[in-house]
Amino acid sequence: TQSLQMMAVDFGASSGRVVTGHFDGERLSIQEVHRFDNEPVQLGGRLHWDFLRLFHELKQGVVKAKQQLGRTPASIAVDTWGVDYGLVDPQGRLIGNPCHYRDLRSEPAMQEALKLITESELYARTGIQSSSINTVYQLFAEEHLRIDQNASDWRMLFMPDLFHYYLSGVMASEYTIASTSGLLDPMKREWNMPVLDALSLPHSLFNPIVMPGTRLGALRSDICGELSVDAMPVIAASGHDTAAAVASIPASDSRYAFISSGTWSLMGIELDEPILTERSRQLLFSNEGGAEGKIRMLKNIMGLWLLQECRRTWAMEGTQLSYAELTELAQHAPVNSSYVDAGDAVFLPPGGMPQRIQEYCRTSGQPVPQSRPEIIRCILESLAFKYRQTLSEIEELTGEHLEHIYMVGGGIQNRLLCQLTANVTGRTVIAGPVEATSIGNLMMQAKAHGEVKNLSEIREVVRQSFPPETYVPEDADQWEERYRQYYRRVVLQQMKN
Ligand code: LFR
Repeated sequence: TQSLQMMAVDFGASSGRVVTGHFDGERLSIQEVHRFDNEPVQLGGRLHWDFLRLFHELKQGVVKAKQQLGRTPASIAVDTWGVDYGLVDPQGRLIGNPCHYRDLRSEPAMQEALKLITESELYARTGIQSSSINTVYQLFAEEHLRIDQNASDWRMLFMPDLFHYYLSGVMASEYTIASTSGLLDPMKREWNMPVLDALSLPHSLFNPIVMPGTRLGALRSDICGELSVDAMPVIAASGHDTAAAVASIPASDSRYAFISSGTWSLMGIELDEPILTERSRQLLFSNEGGAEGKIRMLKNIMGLWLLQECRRTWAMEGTQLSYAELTELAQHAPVNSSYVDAGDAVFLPPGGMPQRIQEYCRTSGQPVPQSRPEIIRCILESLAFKYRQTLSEIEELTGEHLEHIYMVGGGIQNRLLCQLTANVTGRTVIAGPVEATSIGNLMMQAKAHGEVKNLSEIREVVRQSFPPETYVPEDADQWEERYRQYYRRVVLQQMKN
């Protein structure tokens, strides 16, 4: 085993980071060399990602990685959030700025698409829950795919594929990111032709699928020249951030649920084959792809987005609060008795989050949280209760009792939420690593270099390198009582409507 120095670029929906990783054959150590905001831009009535700026940040990261390592890294791989994409013409030009999944254009498109194929059929064929953010509905909303004469030559590249293309010149769709689209056959792990045809999506848009850990090519010579680096390999490691995070869960067994906690909370379980039943559709589970062709059966929960958006609103009102300060406020809030459904699509778009939380409580007949501490407390408890509800759904679908909950990602820095999760679920929470996504990205590169054999070796390395923290449930009886309150006020209430 040689010592490997690699670099990972992880674009999250609210910030991005570039880290270098040093793997000595047993342990991985990482160093962050560049961090930047990823702020979407509203332009012409559409919410966009600033792709050019993000590519600029990536290049800054390459330069800093070389400086820190003293040489060009052994390889580079990019991961991003799911579902979004760019369209590229045959000359490799980007057709407009990629749209943000929170843009409202795809909501009506979803309704139109579902006239051509029912939600049940779509789920049975793809294993992905219907949400307006899904690539399938976004593509359906692309009116210029229908009206532009040149569109038949265009290609669709998911965000990580798009970065990889501009780095290497190679067009491919990596399996984990493609699996978020709602356009894959989860059994064959290939594009789903019947779905493409039902929605008249041109086959020519789609690139070959490659499995995680595929070496795509080398860094383009013009970029090498611009940045003064060597032509390092560009690897499709695990294009989807959540898949990368799940690959780095430090577990040695398989009897656990995971929560990948960031802007979203993705809660689920790793399986060998998808669950495509009517029940799993009703419970809103998706079957996304993981490392080694595994299935991540998971549910999208709004996550810390609820808090991020409150913070943004309050900042515009003139109060800047750090995340630590927000949590501090929640710690001293009066006892909470109002809850929201942290899975509800009403919380999807940006803007006015404190008001939307209050509105949710009002219309469901609950006390309306007034102060900022009350609102934050309501959010954090609602998340923890949603985790408990989701845990019992996972146990129902798989018929297994899960002993532990592994929490990974930036969201675990909110220790109050980790402890609440343990209390409310009555299960031990094992939290870490914080930089799970970058670590998964790096270890999938190490696999492509032949330095680790498989997922269980990857997890062994993570366990040795980044010891997790354990949260033991407290005050079980009190939380049991509170969960019943949540269940009555939110879950039963929804069933009535
Ligand atoms: C998390 C994530 C989720 C995906 C959401 C939208 O960053 O990738 O897995 O559902 O973003 O793309």
